[in-house]
Amino acid sequence: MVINAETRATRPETPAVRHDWTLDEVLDLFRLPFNDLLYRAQTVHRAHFDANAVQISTLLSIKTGGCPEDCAYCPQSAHYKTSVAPDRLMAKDAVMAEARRARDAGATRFCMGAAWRSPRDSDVENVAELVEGVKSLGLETCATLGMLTRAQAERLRNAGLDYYNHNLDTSASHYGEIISTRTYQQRLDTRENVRAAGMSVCCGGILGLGEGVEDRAELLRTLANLPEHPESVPINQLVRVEGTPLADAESVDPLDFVRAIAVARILMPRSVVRLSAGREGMSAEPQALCFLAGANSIFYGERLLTTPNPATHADRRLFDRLGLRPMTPVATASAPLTAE
Ligand code: SAM
Ligand code: DTB
Ligand code: SF4
Repeated sequence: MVINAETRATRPETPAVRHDWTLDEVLDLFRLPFNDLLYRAQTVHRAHFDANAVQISTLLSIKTGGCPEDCAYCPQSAHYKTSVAPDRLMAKDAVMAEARRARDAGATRFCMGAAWRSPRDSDVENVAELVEGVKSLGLETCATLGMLTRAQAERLRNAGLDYYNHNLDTSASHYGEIISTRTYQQRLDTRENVRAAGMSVCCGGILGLGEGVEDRAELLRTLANLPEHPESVPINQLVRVEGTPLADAESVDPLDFVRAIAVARILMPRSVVRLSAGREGMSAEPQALCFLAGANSIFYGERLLTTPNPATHADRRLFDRLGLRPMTPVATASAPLTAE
């Protein structure tokens, strides 16, 4: 049987991509017996992706700390006393060296993060230069710099930026408990500017911010009901950092984390879902369940922005144990996960 758009829409295991999910429908997914939820998520996953291929990104904090925003989870906020030392924008040579290292270790996308509320136009010019350099190494490029205007998004797009990361973080109703210095609507506006500039959108959230299952459902519903699903959906588990208001937040039940991944996969069947922050200290088993639930992207490399990520040798071993292999990006050549 030939699978085309029409058969996809009529076959139960390959449902059409929807943008009209109700909260009750999403909550019903969260309430499914675990085995039923995972079966459904894995079925959707296999209809759209190679179930054993995982997209590999490496992060670099190009401008660290001293951020004026008050995001309660973030070690880089100037509102909290953490061990993060503020630093200026990194020089191009140093960024290029890190990007080469990431590429040689097997990453296919390089994500540059900056602790800004919103960059000045001069900041955007500097980052545009970095994007051009990183792109010239044959890597996909991603940046997360805070709120962007449409003109700034276009400037970055013209420099060769492939993805822009800007998370919703949590539900609109829980948001006020976490951040007071910018609104949920401003986050949605930045996403819209990125989309209008023609870049791929990377947009997801964090679990472990004291939210309830309704908030998780509402976050995923908001993402799924956008006019276009984000191409990349990072699901972060809070990295609890001393000095932040959420340093002692309750940890997320690993099976609940897996459930959220599965629901994201079902709601956004064609999006790449990233098992994002929070893998450090997570054993192989919950990670394997996340991949079974439809996660097909990770951050690779020993650091996220300011906090640790699993050692590269541990991730290579995990890939070997699970028979996973790097996903080949459309525009760049496949690279094996190799030693640094
Ligand atoms: N300043 C920019 C912004 O907020 O959009 C870009 C960098 S910011 C660190 C990017 C994202 O990292 C945040 O939106 C949040 O989802 C995630 N993040 C920050 N601190 C985290 C933590 N402690 N645990 C998990 N995710 C975190
Ligand atoms: C995303 O969703 N997670 C990444 C990336 N986008 C920029 C950031 C995780 C940060 C974890 C805390 C830190 O290392 O500072
Ligand atoms: Fe600043 Fe981004 Fe951290 Fe919020 S998440 S404090 S905007 S660096």
